[in-house]
Amino acid sequence: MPDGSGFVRPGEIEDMTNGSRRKRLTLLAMGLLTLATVVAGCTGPENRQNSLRPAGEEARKIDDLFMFVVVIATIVGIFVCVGVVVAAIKFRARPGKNENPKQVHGNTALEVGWTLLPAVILAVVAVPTVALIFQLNDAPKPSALDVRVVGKQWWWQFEYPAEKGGTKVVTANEMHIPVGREINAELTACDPSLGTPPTGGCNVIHSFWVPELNGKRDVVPGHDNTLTFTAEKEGTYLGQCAEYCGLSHANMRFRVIVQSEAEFEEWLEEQRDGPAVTLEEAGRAGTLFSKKFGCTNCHTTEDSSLSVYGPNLTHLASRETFASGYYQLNRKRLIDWILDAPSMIPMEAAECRLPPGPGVTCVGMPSFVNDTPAGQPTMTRAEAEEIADYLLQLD
Ligand code: HEC
Ligand SMILES: [Cu+2]
Repeated sequence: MPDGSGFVRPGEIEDMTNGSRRKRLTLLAMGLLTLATVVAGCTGPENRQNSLRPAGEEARKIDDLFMFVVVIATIVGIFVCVGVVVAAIKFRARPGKNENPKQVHGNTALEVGWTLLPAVILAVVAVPTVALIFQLNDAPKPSALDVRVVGKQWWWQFEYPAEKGGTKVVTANEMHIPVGREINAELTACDPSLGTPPTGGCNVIHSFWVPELNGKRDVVPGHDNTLTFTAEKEGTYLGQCAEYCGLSHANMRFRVIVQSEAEFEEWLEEQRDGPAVTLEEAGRAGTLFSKKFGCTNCHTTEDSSLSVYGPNLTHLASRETFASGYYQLNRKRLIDWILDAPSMIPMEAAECRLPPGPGVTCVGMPSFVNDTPAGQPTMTRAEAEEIADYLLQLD
């Protein structure tokens, strides 16, 4: 080891080279391991947020263009890498041959060549790219199904318009659509039921993204966007908020459930129905829900056409998941959630049980066992079970 004198004793040099080589090997091994782990995350049937496995017309067009650009980029990449290696070997300094190679400055043919060739390559990439951008923004077909998508912190509301004499349907986190039919998603961050836009009822910026169906599109307060897409195959596709929007952004997922036209219509009809059990029929559980714990300040279980502060729960039990697709909907998880939602998904919820007013910043679902504000009742497990059993009947 160096002794601080600044000199290296004979014998130490070898040790140090060995040490740094070992260090380099360790670093290399660690790098490869990390790479392998990251790459492993890209495959497997469980990862369904995969834009390389398109299941929608629009996603397929994007994927085709992507592959086309990958081929061109790979050819250019190989050309550059080979050129660098060849130049490095051919013109390297050698014993007895240490002067600069012949300089080519001012060679007109070369300069014109390496200006024109990249310009042509860029044009070949740009023309189909710009064309596809325009094509993806074509107006929706008249047969398209309109679905309003409202970005909230941190969940998604889906609204189906009233039509054919039926009422509007408001649901959360699971978007049902028919296969093969174009969907015209109207993306908004403002909910007129909660205030008057652009100042009231608006949320922060989110981004709607279902990688297997189409690219991302921002959900911007005060500026509604639209995104059209057509699913080619029945199945469940995973979506994700793709614009950082606060504490639980990473958990702000959703599902797109693609069904046959008949199944979809049946689902929509069922969603239009009233609740399977009314608050009154629910008896004690109904009182706990509406009176004792004030769940109805933020939710409704009575009317699936209403947009309220929290997810519409009129048909909660018809969903596979809850909490923006984070949890499978089952009794145990639901009870835990009702007791203490913020412990399951990060939320700024401590003040959500206080009466709204200046200084009360409330984003999310409150805990009914922790941080209970003075004068507000704490929930027992038995009460949570009762409420859960009531909610699980609402299919
Ligand atoms: C201050 C408003 C507020 C109150 C009060 C409230 N919630 Fe919530 N609740 C929310 C919000 C916001 C969400 C969405 C949270 C998320 O998914 O990140 C939510 C989500 C839920 C969900 C999951 C719904 C879904 O589809 O993902 C259930 C179930 C639920 N609440 C039940 C209750 C019950 C039961 C009570 C009363 C004990 C209650 N909530 C009280 C605001 C509230
Ligand atoms: Cu978001």
